[in-house]
Amino acid sequence: MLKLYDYVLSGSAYKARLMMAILGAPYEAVPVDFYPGNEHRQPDFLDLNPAGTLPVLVDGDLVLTDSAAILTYLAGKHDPPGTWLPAGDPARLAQVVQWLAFSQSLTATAGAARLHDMINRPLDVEAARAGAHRAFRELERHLTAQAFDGNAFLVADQPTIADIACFPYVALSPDGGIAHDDYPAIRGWLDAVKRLPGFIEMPGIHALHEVRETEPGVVAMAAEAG
Ligand SMILES: N[C@@H](CCC(=O)N[C@@H](CS)C(=O)NCC(=O)O)C(=O)O
Repeated sequence: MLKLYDYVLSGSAYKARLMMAILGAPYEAVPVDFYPGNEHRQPDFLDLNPAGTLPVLVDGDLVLTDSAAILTYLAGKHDPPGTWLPAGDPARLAQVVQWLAFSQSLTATAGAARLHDMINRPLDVEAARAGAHRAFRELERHLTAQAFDGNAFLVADQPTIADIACFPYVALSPDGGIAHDDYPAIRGWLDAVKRLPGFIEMPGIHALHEVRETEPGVVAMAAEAG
């Protein structure tokens, strides 16, 4: 059974949880007290991941300590031959890898600003927010071009692990003072990810809801996904 070292408020750990939910992969969660416990900086955890970061995925003897590696493994293992990881198409695969690299810049900017605002992590938060907006402008340009071609996701015409890698820190960015107002294509893409079958929430990221009239005058909220 897969084992995920997890923290409920971690956007990086959520990437793994979301991918496993979408792929229907069963796993055991091992909660790590990131805050306030700092358990990820204690010797036992550092033995597992010397970088002291979450998430970590363990499958037998295999220990993966990076979310991009984890997504790659999950898609390869649970979705062969694979639309989530288009291994048979070199151009698509390379584009996926490019967006996986881009996702790290989201963690370093939007993710860092969120840590600053949520747990007072010392940081030049204005520089982090400016970096996030630079990344968001690049993402917005790309998603606008994709939408023009009728594509809702980052690479070609299918959702891939690139979408899962980039989604959390964009969706969570208002927690770090980075609004989505100027990014309509990004907002459309966030909704497209939320519509994926198997989508799950985390604190700060809510499923889409549609407002329905169940009987005249009675309005009910129904979850579209999750
Ligand atoms: N490259 C890593 C980075 C993950 C990352 O930054 N995780 C955060 C939690 S969301 C963390 O553990 N940071 C350690 C710390 O801030 O002390 C990955 O994507 O897996």
